[in-house]
Amino acid sequence: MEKTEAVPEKKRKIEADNDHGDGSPPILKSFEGFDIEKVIAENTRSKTTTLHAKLDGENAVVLLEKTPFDLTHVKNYLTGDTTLKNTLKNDIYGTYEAYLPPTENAVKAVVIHPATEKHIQKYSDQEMYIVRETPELYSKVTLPLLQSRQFSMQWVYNILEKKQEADRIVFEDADPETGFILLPDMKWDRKDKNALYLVGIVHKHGIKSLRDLNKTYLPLLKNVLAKGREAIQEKYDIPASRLHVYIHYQPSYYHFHVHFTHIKLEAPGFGADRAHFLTDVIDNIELMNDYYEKRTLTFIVREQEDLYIKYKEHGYFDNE
Ligand code: G7M
Repeated sequence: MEKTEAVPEKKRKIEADNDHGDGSPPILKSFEGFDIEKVIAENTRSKTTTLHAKLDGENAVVLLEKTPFDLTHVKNYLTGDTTLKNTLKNDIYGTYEAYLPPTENAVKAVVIHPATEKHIQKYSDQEMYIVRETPELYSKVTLPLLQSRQFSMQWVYNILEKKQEADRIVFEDADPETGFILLPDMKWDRKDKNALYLVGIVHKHGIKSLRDLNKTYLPLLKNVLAKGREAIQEKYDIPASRLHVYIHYQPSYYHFHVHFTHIKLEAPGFGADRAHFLTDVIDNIELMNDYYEKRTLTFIVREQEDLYIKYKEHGYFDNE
């Protein structure tokens, strides 16, 4: 691949056979060559940190997350391969820093490279504000912004066209009107079933968000709910009663998709300020066709987002 040839050999280790032939960056073998610019977010509770870095002169966003213990591996923990450094000893009580073997110590890393300024913003810690979006505000502020926006959805089209992640597909219904592809969300390491996180991406184009939903889409919504649940039951043995199935408003990507998460997972974006249960959405539309066109919808904006900036320019926060 041209891009790798231009980079000095020692700069980073790259798998030899990882040229996807689509111009996308190669798979990394290490973080050699990365220069940290800034820690842009951190969360001690979720044990994550997000770094803005540079690689080959281009921006990168690197999310690191400590992973839960894999209980099928506990036998590898209490062995001579784990070294201990004593930090306290009192009678029968001892505390240690334990250094597990490297294979048991994986940290999950998500790398976005090359990253745009928008990616850096999206993953940075920021102040948040609540917006109550009336239908009027939607058409005056939100919709014009969505229509002018150039946030790439290439990753979504790559999945729908089976150019990427095809080997991870859990289920597909290929119907162009009611079909979808169900696959693991990028945030899930696919190991811990209690942290299961899948997304169902619909084949149909043109549904931007919850706001666009009405009776026309009931067959699609019901199909995604029923077949998504069924596929998860079959593959992971998790029943519908242990699953959260919901839609984000606002979403990050305006091609319609549904989140499926294990009930035990405290997923980011599962709060009342963002998640709408798909079952409730279906009920609401059945009661009233234009429910989501007429309703005031609440969501959170972060201060560097263009949506926040547009609402601020519109004077929405003026009376605070
Ligand atoms: O907030 P919104 O409803 O738009 O959520 C989009 C979801 O897509 C998030 O949960 C992301 O983690 C997930 N996601 C984003 N990207 C770029 C990818 C990707 O490339 N592959 C997969 N499998 N999931 C992604």
